[in-house]
Amino acid sequence: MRLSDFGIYRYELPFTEPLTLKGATLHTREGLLLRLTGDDGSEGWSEASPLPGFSLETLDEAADQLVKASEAMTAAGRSPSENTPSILHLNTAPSVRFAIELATLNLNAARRGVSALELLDPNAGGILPVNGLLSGSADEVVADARRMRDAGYRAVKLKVGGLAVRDDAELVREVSGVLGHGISLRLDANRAWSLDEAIEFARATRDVRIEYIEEPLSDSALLPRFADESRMPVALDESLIGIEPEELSRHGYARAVVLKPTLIGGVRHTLRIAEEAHRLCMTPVVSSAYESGVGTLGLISLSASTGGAPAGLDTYRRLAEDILIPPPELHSPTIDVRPMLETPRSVDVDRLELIASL
Ligand code: OSB
Ligand code: MG
Repeated sequence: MRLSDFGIYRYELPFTEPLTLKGATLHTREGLLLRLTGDDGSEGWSEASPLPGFSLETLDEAADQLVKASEAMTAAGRSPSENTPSILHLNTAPSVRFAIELATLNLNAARRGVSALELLDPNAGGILPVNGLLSGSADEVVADARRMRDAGYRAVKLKVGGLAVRDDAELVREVSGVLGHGISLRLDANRAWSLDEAIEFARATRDVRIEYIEEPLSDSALLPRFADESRMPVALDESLIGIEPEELSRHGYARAVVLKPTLIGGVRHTLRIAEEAHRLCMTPVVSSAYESGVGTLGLISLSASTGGAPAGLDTYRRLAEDILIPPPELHSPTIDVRPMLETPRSVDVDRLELIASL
């Protein structure tokens, strides 16, 4: 099969409430969708949506790269599985890499009439747990924790680092009390603390069962010392940007790796890091970065095919609308993976702005 067309589109979707990331407040999520079309009419859709404050590339830079890569792919005229690696460069932005690789995967799946997961791992599927995401004021967090407990979540992730250390510790104790036993509590400090502050936090939460804390330290070079001194399990997130799978063994102190394909760069890279993580007895946790339904469905396939640990996909809940018809229902503690991926859906092209096509 040859590629016969591509389309690059821009979308803008409202958040349910304004989202503050690294000090900037966003009211809408903007991103890019990529459509690859094969000469048999099959389509593979994907998404490149740099996240402001986290991605280094801007939306315009991603659009530029995506247009050039799509032109190169269609010009090469070979099957997308053959020519994908050759059009990705070392300096291809992570969100663009994710889009090209996911569109290729989805196109190859569509033309065989199977789901992307079938190509990634035909034995995967089943029930995928999702970690509920807790952020906001202490009152909101505690109320949401109750709701998640009652809804049956098996894992919850709480953002910390926004309050004084002792207040954060107090909130963690309160949330843990609400959740009780049997619900895994994950924390994420997004590099908010010095080593001393992080150790103070660990002391103040010593009797709380915590699955792991993501990125406690502003100076990530001190993570091994924190892990050793605090005995609190550590997960890597920001530290994974730009690292190769072979380098992961230097982080043997880590319990888990939080893999965001939009930020670390693609499907293949995510699979390789996840494989290396398993080898090193770390848990790979595939996570989202406020992608639309198109990207999020790709992340579900990646979660299911990399071990199925509770996935960090709750950012989808913050989108008030989607460009997929029907939108995936991701408001519950678990995802029944195969029906979710096998439900026929179409992209609402009328809600998109066409930027480039053949
Ligand atoms: O720090 O983990 C983060 C989303 C966008 C950017 C950064 C982060 C996140 C998340 C994803 O928290 C949700 C999750 O991991 O559960
Ligand atoms: Mg994180």
